Amino acid sequence: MVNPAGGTLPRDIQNFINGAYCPSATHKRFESRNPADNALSALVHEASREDVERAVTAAKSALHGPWGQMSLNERASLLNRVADLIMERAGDLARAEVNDTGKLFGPTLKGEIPRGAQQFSVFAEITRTHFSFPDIPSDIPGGGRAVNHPARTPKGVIAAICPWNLPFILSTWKIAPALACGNTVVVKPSEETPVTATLLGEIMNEAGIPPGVYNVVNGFGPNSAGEFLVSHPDIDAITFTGETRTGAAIMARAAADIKDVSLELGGKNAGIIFADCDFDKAVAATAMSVFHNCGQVCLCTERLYIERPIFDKFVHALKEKAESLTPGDPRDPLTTLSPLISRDHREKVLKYFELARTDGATIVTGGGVPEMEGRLAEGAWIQPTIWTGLLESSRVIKEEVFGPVCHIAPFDEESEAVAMVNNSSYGLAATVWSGDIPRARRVAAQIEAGIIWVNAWMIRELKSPFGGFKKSGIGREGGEFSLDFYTEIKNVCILGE
Ligand code: NAD
Ligand code: 6OD
Repeated sequence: MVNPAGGTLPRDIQNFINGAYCPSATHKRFESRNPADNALSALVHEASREDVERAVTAAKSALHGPWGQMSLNERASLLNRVADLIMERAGDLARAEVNDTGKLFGPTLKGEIPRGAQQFSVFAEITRTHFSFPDIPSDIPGGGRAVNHPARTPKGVIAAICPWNLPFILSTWKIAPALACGNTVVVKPSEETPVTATLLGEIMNEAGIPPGVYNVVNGFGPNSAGEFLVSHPDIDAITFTGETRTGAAIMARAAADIKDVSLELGGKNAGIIFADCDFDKAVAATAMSVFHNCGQVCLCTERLYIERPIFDKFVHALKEKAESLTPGDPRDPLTTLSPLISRDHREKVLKYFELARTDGATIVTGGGVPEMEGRLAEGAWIQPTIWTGLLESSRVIKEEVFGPVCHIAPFDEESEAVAMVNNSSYGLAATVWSGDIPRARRVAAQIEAGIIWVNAWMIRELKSPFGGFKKSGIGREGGEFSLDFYTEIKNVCILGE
């Protein structure tokens, strides 16, 4: 039994460069606060341009040191060791993650941390099995016979810029494939959630990953560590997860140096629920998809389209689920609703609450800030909120809120529901609920999104492709789909006898 309040969390979060923790060259530090009660949890060293320079230089030279000479088996063994050590330190990592984000302790310890560990073992195996290719003989016009040797090689130094909503798991999505493919990385965690990526440095050292292979620079985006990293000439590729607007800025900066980018961006995910669905399952899973992690998962549903015969019943059932959620100390196993990431983010969400009112929404439940007691009164709490009655043109329907909210609208025809789902500039995820599987498949085939769940939500095999259509991103992460971004393919053609 892991004690959610046990251990000692670091209060001084330094950068991790060339295998060692080091303070900011400028001694500038910023505050990190626990969103559940707004208590100061750590002071974080903001990486200066000089610190980023040292991190990138360390990563570049590590490419050609022992890391670059290792056999695939040796590299895979080290990554499996990282996975084992993450599991040994799961309690520390979960406590750090809960402190940084306000996430519920139980699901973090049992779900997100082990899933992060698994990334390292999955990619250890994938690269072990994908890095050799059979020779492909080919005939050359005019005589001779050539043998082509296509080979994947590491891309180089990867900048991994991460968001705050699932800090550990989403950083491992980038770190594990980058290292498995033989690259070195410089990670820039979100300024809101610096601790787990920083703790991972200890694990990398203990596992025997050579110095310089894994580096962490803390700080913000513009005119800080994020921008310094993206614009550094020795960064070979940038993998970014975060808001679409930030992704566009990073892509524009990367274009100047023709750097490759992988972008996992925002969404406005929708669900279509047909009257012939398994009603109770659809309600339970949809409630999870709207309210899990306080609606701060890129895959959360914010738009629901319900077939008219079950519209009223569904709205009522989802309202009951929303009202049964209990906000409280994230470490308490009875708590079922976590806070938003920060009071600043709550201001943004509350603006959408106001906009929904102005646009004439019916507020089915929520719409405000819950009353919390004691120290929790200072936290970034918000009520789970359901709206109906908005026009499809409302900004609340068009823009990502990233909170525990959804709008529910009725539909009559399948084609009408598909058109409303696709009438979005985003295309990350969608759900379809129906007892008629041929219909569900037909609908899924028409939806413009990277992931479509039928009668499910959030079940994801780590080796499956993950990414978005339209403004939800560029590229795919997950399993062997990650290899195209984290490697260059070169072909050596040998003309023989
Ligand atoms: P954000 O874009 O504000 O920040 C993400 C990261 O980018 C942070 O580390 C930040 O410091 C850095 N950054 C900001 N400006 C930068 C710049 N100019 N140059 C370099 N780095 C810069 O996103 P967020 O608020 O941390 O995360 C929430 C957003 O992430 C939501 O929109 C959500 O949908 C999206 N998200 C998408 C996915 C996905 O897989 N598609 C997954 C999780 C979150
Ligand atoms: O597949 C997962 O484990 C997962 N949690 C994906 C979430 C992605 C975006 O926030």
